[in-house]
Amino acid sequence: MDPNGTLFFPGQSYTIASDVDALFYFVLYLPIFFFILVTGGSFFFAWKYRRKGKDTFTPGIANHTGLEIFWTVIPTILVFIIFVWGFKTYLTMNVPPSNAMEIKVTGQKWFWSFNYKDGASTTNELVVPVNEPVNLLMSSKDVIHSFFIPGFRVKMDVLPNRYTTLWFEATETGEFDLFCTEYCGKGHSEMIGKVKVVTEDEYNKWLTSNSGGSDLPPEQWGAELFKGKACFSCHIIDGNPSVGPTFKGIFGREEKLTNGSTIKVDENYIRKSILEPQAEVVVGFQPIMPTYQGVLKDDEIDALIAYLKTVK
Ligand code: HEC
Ligand SMILES: [Cu+2]
Repeated sequence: MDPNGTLFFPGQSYTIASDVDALFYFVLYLPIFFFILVTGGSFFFAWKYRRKGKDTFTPGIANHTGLEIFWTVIPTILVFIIFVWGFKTYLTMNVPPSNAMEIKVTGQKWFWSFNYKDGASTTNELVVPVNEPVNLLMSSKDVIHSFFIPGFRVKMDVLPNRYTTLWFEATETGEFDLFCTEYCGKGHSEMIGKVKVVTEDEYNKWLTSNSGGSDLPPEQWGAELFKGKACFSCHIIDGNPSVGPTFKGIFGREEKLTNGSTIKVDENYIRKSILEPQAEVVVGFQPIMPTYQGVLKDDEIDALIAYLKTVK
């Protein structure tokens, strides 16, 4: 659990979090107060005006205009307070400041990818500078996902064929949880990531070092991409099939395809499997591999191929 959190919330790490929490507590405790008042009152009056003897009767109760106005006006005022307060917070959350920097977010089964300006990209890890408004432009490649950062109190559906946006301004550095909160299939529970909030300096350094390729040898870079690009959520390398075929001994292996042909796994086949997964489907598997078109760059695909050659 977050050490700065409370029973209901994790720590407040976004400019809007205290507003959201205050409103939540208001809407929580106000009804608790009235619940006690009304049920307590009911019991008290039931006891006070109980039948006290055989021939005693409770006096007839006529209406009381003052009381009726009182219990109409007070709740109306309270509802108005909640409305105005909630609407103001809603507007703040929904209208990104014009100077917000934009990051493209793509949800697909079952990972998130982030594209920054200058061509940098990450998977399942969103890197943002502290104290700067960030606007996320989000869409999905397959089904509906939902992007949720509890520490920032922001959540927004991510849809295919349409953009949604979400903005925040992180107020402290550190790592924060990121979840998909729309059930999106078998790997939904693994669709988790981190938001890494760093200082402005660190962010700019990180951006320049991530815009180009990698300094690692291709096999090692490929091994990192295998984890970083979430291939492992469907492919494992210990010889057992998972959602997709095992990668153990994949290179040079003969594979039966659903179109009836047999193919020997080579560089071109792997590249095609990554970019157009539905074009050639291995017998015994569902055609559910997401396309990595636009997610993986050419040199990253090269690195993955180099890595797959080493998985024996
Ligand atoms: C959502 C699950 C999923 C993810 C994520 C995924 N794959 Fe796949 N993959 C599959 C399935 C299912 C198949 C088998 C059906 C087919 O051929 O399309 C497959 C097939 C393949 C094949 C052909 C395998 C063979 O034995 O012929 C390759 C190569 C491959 N994937 C590479 C990758 C790489 C590289 C990544 C990560 C960048 C990745 N996959 C991510 C599900 C996935
Ligand atoms: Cu999802």
